[in-house]
Amino acid sequence: LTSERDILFGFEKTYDQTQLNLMSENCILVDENDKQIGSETKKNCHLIKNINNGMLHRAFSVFLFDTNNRLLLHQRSLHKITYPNHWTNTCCSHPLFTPDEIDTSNNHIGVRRAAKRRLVYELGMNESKLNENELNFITRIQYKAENVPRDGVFGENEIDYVLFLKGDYEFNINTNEVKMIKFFTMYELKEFLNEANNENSSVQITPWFKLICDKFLFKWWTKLDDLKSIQDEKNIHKF
Ligand code: DMA
Ligand code: MN
Repeated sequence: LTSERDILFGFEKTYDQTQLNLMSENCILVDENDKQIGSETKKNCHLIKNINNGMLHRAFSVFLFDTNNRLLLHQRSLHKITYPNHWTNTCCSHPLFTPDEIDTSNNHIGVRRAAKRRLVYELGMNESKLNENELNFITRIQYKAENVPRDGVFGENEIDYVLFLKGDYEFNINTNEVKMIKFFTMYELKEFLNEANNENSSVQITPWFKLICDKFLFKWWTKLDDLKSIQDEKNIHKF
């Protein structure tokens, strides 16, 4: 067995330097009720050994629909330390432990600020055309997952805020984060998920996106003109 020190050394040595630097950002630690209880580096939040001790952090997942009701997915870049090359929802990341982003008032403004920051950083969306008030909180989902490819080092253990955004925007992708973007109709996404389910398929999707697709997305998709009817402030859906 390789010692933990060797695994971490290998990790420091072989991964993309930009992504490694981002591992020192401070994420928000929460309890099972999503109450803020402290902060930890992104690296520590994602170490399996900490996850196995119950360390849980806050995250968000943006779903952007254009005016034809198509959903924007992206393929994660090969530089990502977790789930490289996997297809996933429009934008996924973490609110940081800063005064602006820990702010839970005004319908979770902190998470919505973080989402705007990452839509600009990852997808190159125009900051002045993005309004936090158009990021609609839908619900929260708690889940745990191992990294893929399995490295025995990293994983996810999150309370994930689902945010919906509607509109036609322009993109200029940050290739350190994103390999490709593509809009899907409901039918096209169903076909794509079938393809990903096939054992021999080269299409991989992230565990949180798979979970949201399996449990919620297609029901929500029919309510884009009535988001109030699907907003759930009370429950944290646990998987
Ligand atoms: C983390 O996404 C968020 C979820 C919902 C898993 P990520 O790995 O893309 O985070 P980051 O963009 O901070 O690397
Ligand atoms: Mn995370």
